[in-house]
Amino acid sequence: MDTRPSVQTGDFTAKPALRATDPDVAALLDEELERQEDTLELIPSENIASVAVLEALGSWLNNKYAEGVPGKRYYGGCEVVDKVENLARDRAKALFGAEHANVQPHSGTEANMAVYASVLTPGDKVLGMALDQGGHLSHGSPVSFSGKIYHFEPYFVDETTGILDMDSVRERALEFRPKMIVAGYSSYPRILDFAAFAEIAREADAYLMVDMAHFAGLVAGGAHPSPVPHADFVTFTTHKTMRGPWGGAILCRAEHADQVDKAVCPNVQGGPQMHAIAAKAVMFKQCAQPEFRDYAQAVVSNAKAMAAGLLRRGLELTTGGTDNHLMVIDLRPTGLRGRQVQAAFDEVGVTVNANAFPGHGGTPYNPNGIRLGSPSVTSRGMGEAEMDEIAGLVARMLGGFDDPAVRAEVQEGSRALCRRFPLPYRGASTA
Ligand code: DSN
Repeated sequence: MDTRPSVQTGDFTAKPALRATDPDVAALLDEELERQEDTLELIPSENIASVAVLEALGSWLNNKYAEGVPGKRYYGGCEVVDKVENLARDRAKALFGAEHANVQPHSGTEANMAVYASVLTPGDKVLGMALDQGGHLSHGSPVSFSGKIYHFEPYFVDETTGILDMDSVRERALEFRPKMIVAGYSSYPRILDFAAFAEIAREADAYLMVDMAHFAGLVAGGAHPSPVPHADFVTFTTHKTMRGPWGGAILCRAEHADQVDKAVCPNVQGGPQMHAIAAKAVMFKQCAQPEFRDYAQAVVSNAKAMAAGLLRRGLELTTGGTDNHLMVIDLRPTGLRGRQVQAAFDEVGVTVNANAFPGHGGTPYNPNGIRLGSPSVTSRGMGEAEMDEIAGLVARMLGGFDDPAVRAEVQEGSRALCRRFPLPYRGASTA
């Protein structure tokens, strides 16, 4: 099974105009490419966009202003970009079986902001998963617009198992009576029960918004249950497991289409990025191909293989493992802290991120966990055997943290894997 992103002939890294015009930026692009080529990217929210996606992104659609929606724009000259946006919207709807799609949000946070603005007024009550429980900043954190504008209250995972207890979500919802319930996460390694969330939302007379930013690609590829039939609104990002351009999108029932479109523009955003929307259209097409189903399945089986490898080597994972594409190592038994571990891994060509988990005991900046995931390494074509190798490198590093010989060994192992599984940008890739 080949899980790499796309057809590539020629060298996408040539960039002759950029090199002639601005050697400084060209050199930084080269430097970052080299970093990505020589790094095992284990941050679960990062991925490798296909050359086709990047070609659409780096196009002259960048030059067009198009406030509004297809057929109803504020500016002239939108007849072609209307077709582009309709293509992207139709493909998104078909891919997820949704009644309406808005593909303009510049990011997942802006997609969430627009959904809140579409049916909530400032001060309205919302129930969401707090950041330290695995949620996202835009799910009510006091340092985010969400927590400043709306009255968010958190629901909690079970302290012992780390698993979300739907009875306690129901209790919180019936007691708090929110106008909206937000389901979704940035670092929860299990599958959410969307039917139960929908039932609770109905009981509490609340809207249900599912933020599938992290797992949208798994849903698209049939490797994860879909929240679309259960939720009033579904938001997602396009650059994580979907392997597309940086950005966001919203799906909703037809009855909310107009409110959502107006909330995106002119409420939250101005002009849409038409080059990004073209790249999203390409991504939706790629996500609908049979190969993408293989990719999505491999992301999940690879994450499980990585988790099993870590557990077998004595490391502790929150909730005891994973059902999706990510996992969180509880560092407390190692005596190490997230920030130092993240920095040390950077030095040996492995990227992870320091991450909180319920009851981690650290600070938000220096939590006692690190988050790992399989999307990017799966896009390089790696399989379960390589996941076990990666688990071995991670365990060796944590076990011999201060030993320069161990670090050298991990760096060598990581570099060797990267060389065996190159990025698709220098040509010669047929996947
Ligand atoms: N920063 C993203 C993540 O890493 O999960 C969420 O926005």
